[in-house]
Amino acid sequence: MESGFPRSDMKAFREVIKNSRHILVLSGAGISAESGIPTFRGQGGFWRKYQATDLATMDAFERNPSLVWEFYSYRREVAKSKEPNAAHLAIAQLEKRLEEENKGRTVTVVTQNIDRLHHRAGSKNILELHGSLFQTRCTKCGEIEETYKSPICPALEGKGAPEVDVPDSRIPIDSLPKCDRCQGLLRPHVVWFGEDLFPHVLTAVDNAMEKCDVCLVVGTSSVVYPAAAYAPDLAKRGVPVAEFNIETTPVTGAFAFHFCGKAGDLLPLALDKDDPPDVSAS
Ligand code: BV8
Ligand code: ZN
Repeated sequence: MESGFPRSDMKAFREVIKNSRHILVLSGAGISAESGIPTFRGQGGFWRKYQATDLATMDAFERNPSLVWEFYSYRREVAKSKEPNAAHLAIAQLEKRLEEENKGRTVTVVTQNIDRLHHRAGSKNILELHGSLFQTRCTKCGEIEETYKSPICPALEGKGAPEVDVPDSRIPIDSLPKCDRCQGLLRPHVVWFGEDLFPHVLTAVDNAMEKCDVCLVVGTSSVVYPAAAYAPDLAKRGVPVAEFNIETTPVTGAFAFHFCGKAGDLLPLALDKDDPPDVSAS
């Protein structure tokens, strides 16, 4: 990579994409911001008086499963009420186009998001690093279920309001989501802080990392590990990495490209089939 700051030459980046075979997209909360889903940092990061890092832990769930379920029930309803945006769609359309070309070129999405907007945009090849809002895991028998029920159980009806002064509903544990098989307490099938990522996902990510010859890292502050290490690792191996973000991040300097702006504006410019009219530097 040339010395100095990453390039923001969209024409050059589109050339890299055209000559690539296996495209890896690493996404974070910022790709869903324009869909109306709050990110973790900045204003949107709060629910009531909590940060996500206060509630996205096994410790919080053991201490107060009702509060943690209110938090996730709220986020399920928010995610269901929103739509994928132009960034999700540009990635899904690229995947479809390469599939139709039938030359063995691939797109793999590795997302930190649990909102499933990439799925709803039409992407097929998706790895959910941190699980999904729409899967539960039984704390007793380990059964993993997919559920889009709204609300996930009667006791959570009308619960989960995000305002700071809303009291904790203290739902009795017996009224929280239960396993159909063993009546055990269900938890969201997401990776909480301090928890290991799912081995089968990590293996699939390693394979995608091995294979890829270009990487886009979109809408992530790159502070949570191990997710934050993937793009810098690729850059170290000489894979061209392009960061798409409304700000720079602690890892921006490691990348070949940095495009400053909203993902919904930039991803179509980078990935759409036809060159945008003015492919000058963004
Ligand atoms: C683990 C699921 C092994 C749940 C999530 C000290 C140093 C280093 C690491 C650690 C440490 N202490 C602990 C750790 C490990 C810890 C960690 O990294 N902590 C951080 C806080 C330092 N990691 C873990 O615990 C991981 N497990 O390491 O296992 C282990 C085992 C036992 C003991 C220790 C270690 C598990 C981490 C997974 C946690 N689960 N999510 C849920 O969602 O509820 S993390 C969650 O937060 C997200 O999934 C995501 O990963 C992260 C938020 O990051 P982003 O997605 O980047 O979102 P953010 O809001 O931060 O940024 C948005 C970005 O978008 C910004 O840059 C913004 O500028 C940009 N943006 C905004 N709008 C737009 C935009 N860009 C473009 N367009 C726009 N419109
Ligand atoms: Zn069970």
